[in-house]
Amino acid sequence: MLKSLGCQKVKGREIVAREYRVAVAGATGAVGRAMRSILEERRFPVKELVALATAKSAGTRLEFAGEEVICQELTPESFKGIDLALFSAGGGTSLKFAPYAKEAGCVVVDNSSAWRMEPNVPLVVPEVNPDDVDWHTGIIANPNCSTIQMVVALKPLHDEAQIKRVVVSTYQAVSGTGAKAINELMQQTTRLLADEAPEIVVYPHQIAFNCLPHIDVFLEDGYTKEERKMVDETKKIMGDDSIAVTATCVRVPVVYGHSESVNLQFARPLSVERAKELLAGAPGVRLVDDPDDKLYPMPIEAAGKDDTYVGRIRVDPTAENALNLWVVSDNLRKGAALNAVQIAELLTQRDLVRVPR
Ligand code: L14
Repeated sequence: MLKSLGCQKVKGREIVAREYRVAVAGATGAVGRAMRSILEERRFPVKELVALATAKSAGTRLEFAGEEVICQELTPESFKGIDLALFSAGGGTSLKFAPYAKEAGCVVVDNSSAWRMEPNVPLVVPEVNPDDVDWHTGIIANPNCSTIQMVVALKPLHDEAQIKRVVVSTYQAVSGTGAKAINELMQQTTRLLADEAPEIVVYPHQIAFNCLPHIDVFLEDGYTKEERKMVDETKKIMGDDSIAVTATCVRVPVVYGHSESVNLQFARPLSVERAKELLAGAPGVRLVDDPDDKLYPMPIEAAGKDDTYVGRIRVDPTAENALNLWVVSDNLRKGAALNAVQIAELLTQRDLVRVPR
């Protein structure tokens, strides 16, 4: 389908580039759509793309690499002959179907929260812990959107000055919840501007002209599951259980792009100048920090882009070795589809597109 990438050199040997049969489970969703276009954009070596979705969406006509692809119903038999499956169809679907994929010899990159904290499942952000793909047993988890963009910014600073504590507050876009939430924000905004009553379906309260300190479900300790994910996943990805993380996750009436206010305390001193230098050279990071010119990261500018934007870097004078920063990224791209495709690329580069027996 896509043009072959030609020959790759591996340790001095010429090998013919392999092409893969790739399934996208949840192909019609907001993340599934982004996965398809990112596979195309990055010229991932796709031999065949199989679009999988619920029975309701089966038969939907989609496009991939200029060709029509008809959505098929996701069943336990969907993975025969498939090399790699990108899942973004919700936790329940991943929990149920990823084992069938694995059984059929198909490697799964899963975007749900179902497998992330399993000890035999690597949780990977390619800029941070690429080597964790090496020990996969058939499923690799894509972290939560808010966690991904934060650790991309944290990694270069941690390597330099060792992060002891993170206090993060998020400002999360509605697209994380899916297309229905984007429609809800639009519908409510339109109605309110016309002096009509907004319809409340997706979120527990009106999201237009509002902020909801409630993402995913509440847990017994009063935190939400989204907040818990940021704590647990950060430690697993950074490979450091000693990093203390506390989070407050807030839904805001933004369509694309999550923003985060991040307070960091380090073991060693780290100047603003050095932090900027490190971030400017870090993979996947774009430093935008020129307040005199009114330049700082904003979701409307990060939307549709691959980088994680970092700015507003300043000293927190109330604690020792502490800095504040503002981190913004497209939650459907780096926060979901792009990171998943980057994981798939790592697997191809390392010849790990197979389920170890
Ligand atoms: O991947 O924004 O754990 O409502 C679950 C909540 C994805 C985003 C995850 C949201 C998230 C979603």
